[in-house]
Amino acid sequence: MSDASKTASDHGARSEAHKKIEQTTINTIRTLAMDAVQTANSGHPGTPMAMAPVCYVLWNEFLRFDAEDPIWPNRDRFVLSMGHASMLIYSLLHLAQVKAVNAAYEQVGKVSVTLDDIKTFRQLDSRCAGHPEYRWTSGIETTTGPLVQGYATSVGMAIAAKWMGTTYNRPDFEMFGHDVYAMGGDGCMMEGAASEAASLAGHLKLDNLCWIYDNNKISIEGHTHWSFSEDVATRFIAYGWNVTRVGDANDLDMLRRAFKNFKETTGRPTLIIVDSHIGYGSSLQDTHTAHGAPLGWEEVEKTKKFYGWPEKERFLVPAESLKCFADGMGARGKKLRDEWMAKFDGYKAKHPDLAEQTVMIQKRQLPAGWDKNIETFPLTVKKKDKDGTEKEVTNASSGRAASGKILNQIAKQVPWLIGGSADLAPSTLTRLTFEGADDFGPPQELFDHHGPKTKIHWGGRNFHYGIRELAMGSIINGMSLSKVRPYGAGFFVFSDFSRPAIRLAAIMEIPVIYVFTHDSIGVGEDGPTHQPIEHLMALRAIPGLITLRPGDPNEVAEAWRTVMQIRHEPVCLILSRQDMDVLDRTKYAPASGLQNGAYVVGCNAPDGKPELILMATGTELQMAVKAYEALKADGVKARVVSMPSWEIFEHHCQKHPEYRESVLPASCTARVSIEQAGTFGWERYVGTKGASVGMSSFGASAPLKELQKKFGFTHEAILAKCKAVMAANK
Ligand SMILES: Cc1ncc(C[n+]2csc(CCOP(=O)(O)OP(=O)(O)O)c2C)c(N)n1
Ligand SMILES: [Mg+2]
Repeated sequence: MSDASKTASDHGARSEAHKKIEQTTINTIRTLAMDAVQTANSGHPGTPMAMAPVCYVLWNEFLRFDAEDPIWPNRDRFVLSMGHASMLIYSLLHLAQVKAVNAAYEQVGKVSVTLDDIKTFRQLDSRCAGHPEYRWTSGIETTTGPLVQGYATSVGMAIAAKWMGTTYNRPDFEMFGHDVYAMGGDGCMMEGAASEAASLAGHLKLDNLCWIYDNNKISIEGHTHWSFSEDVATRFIAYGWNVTRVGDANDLDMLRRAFKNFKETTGRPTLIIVDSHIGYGSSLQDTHTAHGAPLGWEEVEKTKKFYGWPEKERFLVPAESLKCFADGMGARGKKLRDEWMAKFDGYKAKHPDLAEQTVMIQKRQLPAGWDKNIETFPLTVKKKDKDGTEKEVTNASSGRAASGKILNQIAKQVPWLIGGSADLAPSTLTRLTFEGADDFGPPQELFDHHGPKTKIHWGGRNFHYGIRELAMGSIINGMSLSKVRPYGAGFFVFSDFSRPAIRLAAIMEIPVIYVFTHDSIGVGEDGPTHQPIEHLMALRAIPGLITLRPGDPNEVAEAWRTVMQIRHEPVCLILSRQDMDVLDRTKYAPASGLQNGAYVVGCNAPDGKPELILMATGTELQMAVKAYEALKADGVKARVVSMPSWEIFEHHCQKHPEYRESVLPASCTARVSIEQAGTFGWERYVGTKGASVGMSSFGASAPLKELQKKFGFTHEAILAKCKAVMAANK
């Protein structure tokens, strides 16, 4: 547990006058939420009202957050997993007068959430969007709304805090050691990702993590007795958590004790179960109606009366509430940040390299020389025959093996490139194997009964997410929001399990990296459950997500080079299990063409007017090249285009419209795509007169060669398709 700053709770009993100010401040949070929801005539008022005292105590007395600098790297994080209660966090951001920063990390000289934003809750351009949105509203640490995503993401933030602390703290310079708080409700507890994330957090002994659970026994359909009766406390004790309970959300002293208990607990994350009653003051028992919808101004006024609030006043923010937050959270946060900045000056002087790294991390920059080790795969290698004679053979490598090499070459130069797999590192080949890479986890003796002999500590760079692809996705989101560069790996077919987190990464514009291997029916014998069909198209459908499916080992190297330079988009690197030959780049265009998303690999049409264009991604590039050579030998003016990333190609063409024509001339309508996956979407490039060689069903369990025969991926079948398309376009 990181050092606790003095909290108000250490200062003894509060005066009656102060208690009154506290109540006024809490009621300001509540009434702002009520007025905003009622004005918008949409949103959830009940939960912000019930949780206002909990957030008051947490924010004003515990949270180490400087309102003047919401991106101070060592701030405590607060995550509202129950994003439907967004007015809670907007009220808090306003009361704390948290300042806004822009995309260039600059202060813009205004508060993040103005009263006007609150008055225009849920309207276009208001900073108070329906659900909290990272990037759009300063002070929002992660986008939430899909229940539980905040909880799961907070585990990644806690991991990053541990990792940053161990990696960058030095004697007398404890630069990183913040806590992470996440608040959720029944919905967050019911979702499966909570189990995955809590299980891992308990296993990792993340004692810098505190979940608050609003145990109001209400969700949309009414009382949770319809669907949720498990014993949450026992469940979390079984996960290895410290579990504590506050019997009444309005009991500020019990809340203080619970947060103090969290700060004093080591070796375990903490769950604080808070019993609360959702609803309006005058109708606290009427839980059924108070959940989802605004109740009308009449009810709002009755409730204000119940709180002793001026009934007719709307959006009232008493000066004493602002002062209460300024004196509490404001003063504490400023002092902590000022001290940290002063300490950072000393750190810079004593450990300039480390200090520089922490600055680069915050700005998502890459260190000089980050790509200097990236290898070029030679066309041929020497191999020994059975009888021992050495022979020069064509070099080949699977996508995953090439990727594993390149990843290690880059990671050596980029200390904060860290990650792991959902229990598949021996298959995804994502392990960092160089000296000092080590493994992430609570420091412990060498663990060597199954698996690599290694050092395990909080600064280890190899992560073990376990078989938890969904939590892995949210966790790498949390790590990325803490600015380290994380990757998560697994079989491509199971990208479905990570999809909710991938979508959020795209919405948040954060550069998480997925390494998905076993990328097509090419996995062969494992059969249809393990053969991705619709996954490429499903990912290509997510706005802002980059997919990259390189087609030879040197394209894999170029793919990693491209991925590392991406700062605002998540990326899925999609790699084969089976070997791909190294393409002869003296004959074909250089692999650096990948940087434009798609490029002409070979063309037999000196006039730039091919009779046929072949397009392919991944391992199928090899088939396309082979078909191209055969057509060429037949005298056809053919062209072969590698298209590893549709998204990068489209971005590039937007900036350079002539590039599209140079790769895919409109005059050539005879076009064939080859991809061992569903064809849905390829119409975009092959047009109405072209054709796609692809899958229209699930795969089957058989050796790859047989599958290729069955599903039409043989050289002969591809050539026949090409000829048919050319004939139809004559
Ligand atoms: C993954 C997901 N499923 C469904 C919803 C729709 N939804 C919003 S709030 C809610 C009920 C949440 O209940 P609870 O977490 O107990 O919050 P409370 O009603 O107590 O505020 C539902 C189902 C959602 N936001 N996310
Ligand atoms: Mg509930």
